[in-house]
Amino acid sequence: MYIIEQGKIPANYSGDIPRFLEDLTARMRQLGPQLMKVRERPVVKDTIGNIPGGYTVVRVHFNNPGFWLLHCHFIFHTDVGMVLVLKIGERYQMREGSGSFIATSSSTRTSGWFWF
Ligand SMILES: [Cu+2]
Repeated sequence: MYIIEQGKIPANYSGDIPRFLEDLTARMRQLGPQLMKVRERPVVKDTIGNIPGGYTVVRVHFNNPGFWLLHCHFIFHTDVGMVLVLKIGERYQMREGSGSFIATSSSTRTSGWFWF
């Protein structure tokens, strides 16, 4: 995941997040293919910090079919929508599960829970 743009939502939006997202989306669409060249040597990230009242635009190259969870690390923020599931690929491209949960990456197992 590469950061395309980060910032604070300008005060002139007065909390009108839908209007801000509409304008941001329009601006990103205008940039189109240039988005691939925003940064010559982007840093690859899997976790991104966001300032309060801020936003981040990322570019992601998905090459692993499955369901991916994007979430805020403040679990109570899921209540306000800071979580989403992305379906990448089609069902036939996804691997069958083994029937048991497999820990990946650097997760630490504590009493059956996995913390990422
Ligand atoms: Cu959050």
